Amino acid sequence: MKSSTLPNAIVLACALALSACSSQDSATPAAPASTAAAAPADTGGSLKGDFGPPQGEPVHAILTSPPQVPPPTNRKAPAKVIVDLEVRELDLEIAEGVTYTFWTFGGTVPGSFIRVRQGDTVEFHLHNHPESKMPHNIDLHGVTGPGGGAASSFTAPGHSSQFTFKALNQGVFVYHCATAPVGMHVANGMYGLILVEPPEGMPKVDKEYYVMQGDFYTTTKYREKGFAPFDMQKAIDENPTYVLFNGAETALTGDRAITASVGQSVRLYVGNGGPNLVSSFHLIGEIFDKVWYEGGTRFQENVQTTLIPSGGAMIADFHLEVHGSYLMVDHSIFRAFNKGALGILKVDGPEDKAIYSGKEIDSAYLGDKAASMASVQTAAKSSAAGTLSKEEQINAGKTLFAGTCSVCHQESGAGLPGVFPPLAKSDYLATSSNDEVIKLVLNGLTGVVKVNGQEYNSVMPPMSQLNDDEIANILTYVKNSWDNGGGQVTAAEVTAVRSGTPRAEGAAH
Ligand code: HEC
Ligand SMILES: [Cu+2]
Repeated sequence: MKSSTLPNAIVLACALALSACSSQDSATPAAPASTAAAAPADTGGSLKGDFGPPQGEPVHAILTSPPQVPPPTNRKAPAKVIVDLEVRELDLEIAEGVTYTFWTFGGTVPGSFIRVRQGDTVEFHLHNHPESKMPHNIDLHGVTGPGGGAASSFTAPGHSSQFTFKALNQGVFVYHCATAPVGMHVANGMYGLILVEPPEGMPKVDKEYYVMQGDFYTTTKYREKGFAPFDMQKAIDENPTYVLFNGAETALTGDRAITASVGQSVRLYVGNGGPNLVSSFHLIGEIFDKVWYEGGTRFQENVQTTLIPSGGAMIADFHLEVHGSYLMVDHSIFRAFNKGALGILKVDGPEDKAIYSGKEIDSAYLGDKAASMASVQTAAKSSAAGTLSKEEQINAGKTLFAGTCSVCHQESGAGLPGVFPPLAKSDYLATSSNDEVIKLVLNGLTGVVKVNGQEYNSVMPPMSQLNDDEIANILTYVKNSWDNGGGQVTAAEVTAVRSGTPRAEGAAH
């Protein structure tokens, strides 16, 4: 990750000759944000951001849906900026085959990205769609004034409200609904980001993306198909069912992954809506050249993992040297692999073996995200329609096996001698009932087992995070592969075994 050395040079110059960097007239733009800024004493506090009354014709803010970021304002003077944001309550997919009633700013979770310039006067219009069932409002952390706009923006269904504020402080700020019960409105996805650019704009990069983490609480289990209602008690207990980037498990994976090319510089604006969890944000295989931690004016350099508090945000810049897939995760890592906090940055371009040898690590980390999920979707649809065929199960099972079971038993089913027993032509498998094999997948297996004359004394971890359809499809695939003699396992069989297995509280997925 090579970063431009120019800003460092400026910081250094400022440190050596502080007076030269802090002699700005408060009516002119303050020292650039990217240079770690002048000391508060010379700036008049947040009034440094008051560059006088708006100039020129009012402009309408360009709002973008995640993961897109509006273009730089490219303005050199304060303007009057009109923001129109509409609240919609929508049933959207939170995970494959799972719907949830989200309350949204602009129809998406997180809400539309708003971009203004420090010193702008923002005329904010909040509209609440007539089909909404709830009143809503907005508290923007970038607003100077009681409630951040909340008190002035309480809006009943089918109504609009308006308030105006001057964006005095630069930085990237969270906005959220603050209507009671506040926690529930936030838990349902009512948050987003507003960027208040420094007067000179942000340093130029090739790509900018918008990502926001949130935790979600449902009465149903993780990935349990169908409609997932909100669970107030789990929210109070801070025990989320899902932890997600951009409001859905699939928001930043597969063909919805964000993209860039080798040689490009990328900036992520990352917020955390909460309502409860603090994020340990990490991009596997990259090092952030700069992190404007907490969304503020100063940056830290060469960062691996950065904390984003609930109701906070940060900006991260990095440069791409090596092609491949990079996973963004909450490094509280069970959230990534068992609650959905995982997104992908796909980087195309030539290899650079001097920097990275090129051995593919993707599937080990990606698990079921690595393979195309098309066959799994087909099977899920058929299963819901009651028309699931054995062929569809096998196809879906093959995809799910890759990156789940194949990590140990290998893609070929051959296992690893002395460590992982083979599934190919396994006599253990052939002589076990469906129920026995299902139980083994759900609960794991330890102790001595004999497979094809070889003894193994190792540990297979419980795979209970897989849902009933997934286990049925994987086992049907295994039974019909590598001369294993065929057979079929149904989701109903898995359901029966799972419900008949006593589990520790919270152990079931
Ligand atoms: C982390 C490694 C690991 C993963 C992942 C894993 N297994 Fe295993 N599996 C093992 C080990 C180790 C054993 C032998 C356990 C022992 O020695 O007691 C085993 C045993 C088995 C057996 C019985 C022995 C045989 O070879 O027939 C079956 C069947 C099986 N696994 C199926 C699966 C399926 C299906 C999946 C995916 C859902 C899976 N395993 C995932 C490590 C793993
Ligand atoms: Cu609300």
